[in-house]
Amino acid sequence: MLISENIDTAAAAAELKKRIRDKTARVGVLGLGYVGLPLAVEFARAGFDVTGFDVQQSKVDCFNSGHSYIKDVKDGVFEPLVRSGKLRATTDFSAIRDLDTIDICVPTPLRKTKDPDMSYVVSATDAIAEYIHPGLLVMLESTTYPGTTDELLLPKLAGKGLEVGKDFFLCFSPERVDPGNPKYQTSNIPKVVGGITPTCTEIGALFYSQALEKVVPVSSTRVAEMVKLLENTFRMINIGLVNELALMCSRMNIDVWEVIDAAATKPFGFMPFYPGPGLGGHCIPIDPFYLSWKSKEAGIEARFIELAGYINGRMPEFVVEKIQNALNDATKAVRGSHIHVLGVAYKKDIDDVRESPALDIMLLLERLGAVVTFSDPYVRRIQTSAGYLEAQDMYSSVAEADCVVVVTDHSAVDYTSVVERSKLILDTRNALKGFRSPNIVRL
Ligand code: SAJ
Repeated sequence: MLISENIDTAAAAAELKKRIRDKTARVGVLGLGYVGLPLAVEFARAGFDVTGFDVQQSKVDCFNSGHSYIKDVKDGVFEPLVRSGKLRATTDFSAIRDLDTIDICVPTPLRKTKDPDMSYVVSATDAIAEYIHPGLLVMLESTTYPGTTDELLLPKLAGKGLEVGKDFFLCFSPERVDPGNPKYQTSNIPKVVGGITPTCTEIGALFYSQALEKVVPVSSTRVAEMVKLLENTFRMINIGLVNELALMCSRMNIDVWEVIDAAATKPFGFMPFYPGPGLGGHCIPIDPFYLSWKSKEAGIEARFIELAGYINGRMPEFVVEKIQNALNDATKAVRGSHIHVLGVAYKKDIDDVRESPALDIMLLLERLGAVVTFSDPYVRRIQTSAGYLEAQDMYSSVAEADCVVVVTDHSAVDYTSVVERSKLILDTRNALKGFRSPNIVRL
């Protein structure tokens, strides 16, 4: 039964809080990816009736079959919730009219011009605006620039004359999901939430506290939006710093890995980051540019972000330069050489190749006339500009290659065999830390 059917909107907040407390609130999650699906599961596990929404029928069908396509959510947990009827998915967005809460968990990528692509957020908001009713709590979780919730979502949702903080409630709460993290999952990662009004914040915090271990209310949606950008910009800039340090150490013939390990013995005031072949993934290379885009609009040049982005973006070229020099020392040219890339995922022990620097490195090598192969325990094939490239057998490839490049330091790789079989190895991840061999070159 909709809140608006039997009480005036002034009491909408009280009724919604009651439904959240007694877990009769009907919960919605829009976008069933690595953020939305685990979130839907946590609220279903907490005892709420949960409806997931997605535009992909295949995802909805898989979801309703009780099979979790998100590795961090095991079928043993997921299937019983679906079977019990507490958890379902649909492509029919009109079901929003029967909900008390809805969380937006859709992608916020960058366009080629490094401008934010808000198209997913806009279409999700338009869908909610069509079915919005008094008493609805709307939460945006997608990482975005400060001002998105109040400038972009609020006017659309208030379009039918409903008053925010009285008739409906609007918050921002940054997603902090770290896929594959064995220790921190949706339920035990502290949840920051900020509302358009204090009542919105109060209701948003009450909502999350029903299913998550720790909730951190903040004073506004903009603070909450900026929190996430600080977290990921902090990482991106510090990675840029150590990558620049790697460039310096390479020229000064200093082992950058030894420097960082020794610096990390400092018990305070230092946090180790490590150089690598470049920045991959769908968060760190992207989120900071949401901040720099918005700060430009505010008249401030985000120079740290731009500079770190430049340095991180140059690392694939630096890796190829190291390969060229290493082959040169073996009196070989890149052109015609067989170069085997070991690991193409954007970070260790996962199968995600989005924005992976391995793809840039392979493209640069192919342009120089190298014969490039790859192997990765988690990736069978990748899409390149020339089509699909299938993974090759690691053992035979590293034995045949003129140069092996460790781009992703997966734990599952038998590095002893790699070192024994390879003529020449460039290690961009310090994966061969324990090995001393003349055929190993480090970043
Ligand atoms: N990287 C380095 N050096 C480092 C750390 C990372 O080169 O010292 C590279 C990685 O190889 C990768 C890229 O940076 O290519 C991003 O790595 P990441 O460890 O930041 O992993 P992500 O992209 O999965 O980031 C996510 C983020 N989580 C969310 O946005 C919710 C980030 O905030 C987390 O801190 C991070 O996971 C994590 O700690 O695993």
